[in-house]
Amino acid sequence: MTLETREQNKNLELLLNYLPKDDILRNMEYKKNRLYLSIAEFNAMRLMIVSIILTFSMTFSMASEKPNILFIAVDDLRPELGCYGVKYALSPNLDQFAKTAVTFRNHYVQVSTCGASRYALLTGRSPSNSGAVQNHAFYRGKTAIQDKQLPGAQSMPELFKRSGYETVLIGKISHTADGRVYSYNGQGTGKHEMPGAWNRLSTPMGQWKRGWGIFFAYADGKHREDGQGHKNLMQFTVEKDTDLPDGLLAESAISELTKLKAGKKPFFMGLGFFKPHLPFVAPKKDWDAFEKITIPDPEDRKPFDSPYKHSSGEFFKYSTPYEKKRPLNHKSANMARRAYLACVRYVDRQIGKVLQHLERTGLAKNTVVVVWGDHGWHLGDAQQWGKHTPFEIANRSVLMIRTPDVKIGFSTNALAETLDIYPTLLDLCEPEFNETHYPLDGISLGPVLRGEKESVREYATSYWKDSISIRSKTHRLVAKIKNGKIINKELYDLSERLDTVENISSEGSAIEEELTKQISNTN
Ligand SMILES: [Ca+2]
Repeated sequence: MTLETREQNKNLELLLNYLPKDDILRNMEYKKNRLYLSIAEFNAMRLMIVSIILTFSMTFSMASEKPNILFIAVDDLRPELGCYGVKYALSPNLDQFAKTAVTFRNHYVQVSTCGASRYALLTGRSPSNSGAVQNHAFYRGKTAIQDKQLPGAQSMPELFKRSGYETVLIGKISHTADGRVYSYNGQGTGKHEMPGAWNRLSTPMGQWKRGWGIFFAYADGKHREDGQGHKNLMQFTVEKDTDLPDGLLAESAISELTKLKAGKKPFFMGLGFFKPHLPFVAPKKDWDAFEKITIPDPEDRKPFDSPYKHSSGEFFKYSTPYEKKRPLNHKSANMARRAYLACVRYVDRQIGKVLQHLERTGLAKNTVVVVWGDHGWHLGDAQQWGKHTPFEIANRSVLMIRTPDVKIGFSTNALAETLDIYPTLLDLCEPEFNETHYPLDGISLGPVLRGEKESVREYATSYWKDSISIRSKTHRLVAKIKNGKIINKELYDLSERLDTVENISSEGSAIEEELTKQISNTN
């Protein structure tokens, strides 16, 4: 017996168990006093059985198809969402999504900067093994993805592509806005940032015409890098979602999903929205929506003392509608926070459109959906504006995963790292080709998603400049390292609140000792 025949027989066996026996018995009852069936009756009965078998076979074959993956990245999205308990945020679509997904409340990125965080996500390698802590990790230096096929996949989309998936990129999934490498000013070859990863690069350029143009977009095709000096921190003037890039990304995703639905292959779509990354630009209605909402001040307004405190340079280099005075006064800080939240509302609506289309087309039934923020953002917390710190707020970001078999969503305090996403997707989808060029450093979150375990790790590790930061369930240690030795330690108790306020590092502290030990255990 061939393998194929054995498989068919196994399917048939399963099938017989599921045949609606009542229908068959009813027919047999009717005929029990007769010696034979007429030809017409025989044919009718045969037709009924064949049709049951066919219906079941179709259902069976659909069920055995590989799940699709819709991976949604949102740039610079801290967990400032209703479903993360933030009451003044307006995120109805993600809140709705959370009802059928698993929301990780303690998800931490490996590096609090776009390129390196995404490199860890897409290669599955810890910065301690790859050395990738810079934005250009994908395409420069020894961490660069090689432009040739190696025995093992160099990136997650490449692995799924080699497993027969159709892989499509829309927007920012790796570091650049469209998967091609150019300088901000448009110079460069436009080589692929992750060679071998995508069947299609489908980022719409709209009026902005090029990658970094749509990324740093303002209304009417203007952008930060167009040589005209546009650098406003915020702009809320347009009416329609598609007057700005993220609306176009959602539109492209919808049209690609329709095409993918018609195709025969499973798909991996990477859909990377740009907002709420600076500059804060969204439709006017998103700004207006906060008119009557009280946005609280950051909980801690006094600056903290740490070698990693920064000057919020990326934020302060934009032109502001208020006097740029440090620290920002209450009114100015509130305006900046409102602008960020307005951008979140805009992106939330775009995600909603894509998820609704997934439902409408029936694709949702067999698609794993991941929503991920590439790192957190200090929104004025302790007078920091921006990312790029080793602290809780810069490392903590959104992670929500929906698998087709989860009917009721839940949120979990299980610690999770961005590195865990790649092995999780392998666990959920079981792609045929699963050889990676380097071992994966994360742990599958599958047991948490399936409700088998409360958590899969005791610590989450992040890297920033010369620091290694270890997060336990309750504390974060930030250790500054020079020549292999720890030269400074900061310890924060996060059991009551997540802000980085009071450094409680002290010699002889048991928790500090425990977390310090973990530094030598890091990958
Ligand atoms: Ca980012």
